Amino acid sequence: MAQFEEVSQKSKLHPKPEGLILQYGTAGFRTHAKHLDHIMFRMGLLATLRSKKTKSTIGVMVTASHNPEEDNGVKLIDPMGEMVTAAWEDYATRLANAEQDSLLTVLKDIIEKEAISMSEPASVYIGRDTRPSSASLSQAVLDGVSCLGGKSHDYGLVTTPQLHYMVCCCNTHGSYGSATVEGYYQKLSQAFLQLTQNAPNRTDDQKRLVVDGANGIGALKMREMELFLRSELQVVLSNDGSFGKLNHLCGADYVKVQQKPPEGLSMGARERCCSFDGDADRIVYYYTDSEGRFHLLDGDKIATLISTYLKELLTEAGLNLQIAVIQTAYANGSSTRYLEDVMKVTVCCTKTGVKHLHHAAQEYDIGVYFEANGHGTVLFSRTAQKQIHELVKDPNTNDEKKRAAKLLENTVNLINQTVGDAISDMLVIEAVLAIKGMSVQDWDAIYTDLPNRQLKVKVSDRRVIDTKDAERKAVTPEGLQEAIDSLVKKYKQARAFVRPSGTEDVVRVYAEADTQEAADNLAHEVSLAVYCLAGGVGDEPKPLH
Ligand code: 16G
Ligand code: MG
Repeated sequence: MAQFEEVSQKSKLHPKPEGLILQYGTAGFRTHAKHLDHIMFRMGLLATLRSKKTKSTIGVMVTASHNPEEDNGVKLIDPMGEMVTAAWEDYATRLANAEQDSLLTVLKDIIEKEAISMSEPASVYIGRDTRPSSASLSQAVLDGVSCLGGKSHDYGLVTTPQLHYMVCCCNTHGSYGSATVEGYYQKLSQAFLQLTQNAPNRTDDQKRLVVDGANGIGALKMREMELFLRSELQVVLSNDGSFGKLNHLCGADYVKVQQKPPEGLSMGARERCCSFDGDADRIVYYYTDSEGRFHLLDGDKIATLISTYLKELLTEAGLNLQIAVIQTAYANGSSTRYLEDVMKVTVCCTKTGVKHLHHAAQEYDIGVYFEANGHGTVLFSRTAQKQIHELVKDPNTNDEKKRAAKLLENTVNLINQTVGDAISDMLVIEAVLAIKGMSVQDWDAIYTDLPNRQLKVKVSDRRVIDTKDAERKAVTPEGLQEAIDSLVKKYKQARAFVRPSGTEDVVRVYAEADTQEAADNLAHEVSLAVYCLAGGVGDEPKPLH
C-alpha cells in the first residue's frame, strides 16, 4: 500500500539509532532530546492508528515536564482526555524499539492485532512545551501522522492539561467546552468569576498570589489568561521564562523535593505562593512564616482543602453523593489520618502515576485524587453532575441549597477533569480560600505533616524489587520487607516503603516519623537495607547527619 511505502521512505529521515532501547514509562517516553526524533515520528504513526481504532481524535504532547531543559519526551492522550491505555503503551514501546528494517513489520502487527481498518479517517492534536527541542520534535510527530494519511491540528505551545482538554472537547463535540485555548480560558475564568462573587469583600492583598512559572509554558499561559480573570486574581508572576532556564532551581518539583522556595521569587512573610512544573500539570503552594520558616502545602494538603469544601457543599445542598480521596503511598500519614478520622471520607491508595489515581477516582460519585507531589484533579461522575445540575434548576430548592448547588456547578466547570492541571487547580484553591475566608496559614493548620524524607538508591537492576499493596510492601527480594518492618518498629509514628522508580534508574525510599531526625535516620537505614539486599552499586548510602 502506498501508505506503507511512504512510512518506509519517511522513516529514513527519522532514523533510529541502532541498539537504542527506550520504554514508554509512567508518563510516556522521556530522555535527552537528541535521542527522540525517531520516537516522535513513530508516535505520530501510533497516534494515527489509535485514532483510526477509536474513531476519535487522539492527542500527542511533546514535553519532558519537570526534567532538565535538555531532555524531552512525548505522551499520548486518549479520546476522553485521559492517558493512553496500557495495551497501547506496550505498542508504543515495541514501535519505538523496532530497528529500522523491522518498523513496518511491527506496525502491521499492531494493525492486525487491533483489527484496524486503514481506510478509516484519523485526527491527531499536537501540542508542545517551551523546550528549544520541542518545535522540531513536534514536526517529526506531524510527519508520522501525515504518512498514514491522518489529519493533524498543531496547537503549538500549550500546557499538557490544555491539550488533554482540547482532545476531550473535540471528542465530546463541544459539550466539555470549545477546543481552543481561548475556549479554555473562557470556561475556567467564567467559573472562577462566578465563584468569587461569593466572596465579595476580598482585599487586594487577599487577591494577590505569587506564581513561580518554572520558566516554562505555564508562565506563558498564565500571562495570556490574566486578562480573562479581570482583577479577581492578581498574579505576581516570577520565573516567567524571560531569562531563566526551564525548571532550573525553580518549579513545583524543585520546591517539593528541596522543601525550599524557588530561586528568583521574592516572597514576603506570610505571602501565598505557588509553583507550577515545566508543563503545568502539577502545583504546590507554600509560604514563609514571620520567623522565616518555610511551609509547604503539597498535593495532600490540596486534596484535603478541596474535599473538605466539596463535602460541606454536598451537605448544604442535601445531596447524597459519595466522595472519596485517592492517594498514593507517598501521602503524608497525617493527611490520611485526618481524612479518615476527622473528615470521615473514604480514602483509597493506588500505585504511583496519574493514570492509576485517575482510574480509581472514576469509581466514585466524586473522586478527589492528588499525589503528594502536586499532580491531581477531581472527577465528577455523570450522576453527580446530573444531580447538581438538576438541583440548580429545581424551582423548589431553598436558597441555601441553591447557593450550594450553584457553587458545586461552578466548581465542576472550573476543574479540568481530564488530568491534573496547575492553572485549574490553582483557581480552584484560590476560589475555595476566598469563599471560606481562609488564609494560607489557616489552610496549613488543618493538620500538621509528619516529618518525612525521600532518598534514592542505585542498584544494578531495579526490577529485582517487586511490590504489592499499592507499593507499600516489597515482595522481593527476599528479606527486604522484614528488614523494613523491623527498622520501622524502632521509631514512633513511623512508616517506610521502597519502590523502583518508573522514570529514573533508581530505587526510591520513603520514610516518615515523629521527628525530622527520626525520619532521616529511618530513610537512611532503609536505604542501606535496599543497598545490601537488592544489589546496590557504587558507594554505600551515607547517613544524612
Ligand atoms: C511521573 C508521573 C507522576 C509520578 C512520577 C513518579 C504522570 C503524568 N506523571 O512523573 O504521576 O508521580 O512519574 O516518578 O503520570 P517515579 O516513578 O520516578 O517516582
Ligand atoms: Mg508535569
